[in-house]
Amino acid sequence: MVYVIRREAMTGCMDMRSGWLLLFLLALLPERVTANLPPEFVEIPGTSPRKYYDMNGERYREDTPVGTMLYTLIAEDVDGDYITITVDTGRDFFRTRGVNGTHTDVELIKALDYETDTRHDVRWILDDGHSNSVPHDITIYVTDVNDNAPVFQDLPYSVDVSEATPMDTTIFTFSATDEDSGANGRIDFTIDGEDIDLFRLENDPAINGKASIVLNKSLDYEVKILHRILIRATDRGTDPRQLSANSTLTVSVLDVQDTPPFWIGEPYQVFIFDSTPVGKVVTIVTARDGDRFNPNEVMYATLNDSLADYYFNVTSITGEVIVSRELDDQIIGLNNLTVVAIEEDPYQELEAKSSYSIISIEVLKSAEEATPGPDYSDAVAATVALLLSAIVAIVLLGICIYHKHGDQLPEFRKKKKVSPTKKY
Ligand SMILES: [Ca+2]
Ligand SMILES: [Ca+2]
Ligand SMILES: [Ca+2]
Ligand SMILES: [Ca+2]
Repeated sequence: MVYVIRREAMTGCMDMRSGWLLLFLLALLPERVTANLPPEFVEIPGTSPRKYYDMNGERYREDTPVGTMLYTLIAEDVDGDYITITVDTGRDFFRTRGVNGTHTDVELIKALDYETDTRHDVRWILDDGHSNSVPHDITIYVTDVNDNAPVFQDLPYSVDVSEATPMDTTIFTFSATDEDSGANGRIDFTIDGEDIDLFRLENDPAINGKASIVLNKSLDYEVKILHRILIRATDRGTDPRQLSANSTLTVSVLDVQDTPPFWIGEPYQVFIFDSTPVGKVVTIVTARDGDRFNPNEVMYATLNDSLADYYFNVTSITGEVIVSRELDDQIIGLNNLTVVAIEEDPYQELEAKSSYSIISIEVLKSAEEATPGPDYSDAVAATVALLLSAIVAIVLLGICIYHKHGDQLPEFRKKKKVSPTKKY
């Protein structure tokens, strides 16, 4: 403030007493002051506590578009001077445009962001052009809108789960954040997927943005080795709209030994003649461990539960079914041979590592010519020897007769057409 003081001096001749009196009276007279007063904001009528047209305490949505005229400041100057209001602190966000000597519009020149600043301190400078530059501090507030979707943390999501993991086990925990406040930042999760009945979602309502996947049922590597769970995170915001995000949890199932062998090529049916020799392979059976990721070797055996087991056997490694003893009339017809495949695994109970199959073996009676007869070789040899002996005897007899009855020999020789003389 500038004050100008004028005092009129008393002049003239006076005596000392009068002079002192005059000085006393002058001291009692009020000063006469001439001042140019500073501008100030106009009070808003009816407010208690008092408020002014200075924008203080106003609230603005963070999605207020840049370029919006936020407010009209109103100031007054008792001297009637033209008032200029400019921005000191806060000039990054706000700009003033004078309308007239008292009204000034405030324009937003940079987007507000509740997540960055929930309030802005602003200093206006009021100036009346007479060296009265008045600072005026206010605060405005930014209000939240739902402008941030939930964001999953620590992606990507994948987990390995043994198929032996019991149901109700928590297999994965995840989280998401939402930068908005209140309901705008409150996250709800849902899960979906082809095999979603195997899983369920669990979360603590007191902890926002965190949840777990729990097994509803045990997984089975032999049924499916990979599951994909779609996780959706949705906030509760409505202004201007609800927002959500998606993620996928990949569940890889790890195999354990929990499946017995299975047979390949069933049903097994064999037709053979009862002439089939011992040691002959009549068929081959094959089984594989049902646990496919790291399968056990499989051995074969027959079950001693039928007549067929008496005549047939199976090789333990190759699964070849062979005739183990000579077939006879007892085995003619339809027979069932039970074979068992057993995994080589000392840690499993027999029931868990073995499987059975039935081989249907029909033994047919051989045709006559196909039937190998008794061994006549010795009899034939004996017969031949006997015949030769007889021939020799006859020849010898003939020679004797020839020597004894030489005239009869030509007839005998002619009749038999045999000339012993030529031979011997
Ligand atoms: Ca949100
Ligand atoms: Ca927000
Ligand atoms: Ca197995
Ligand atoms: Ca398995």
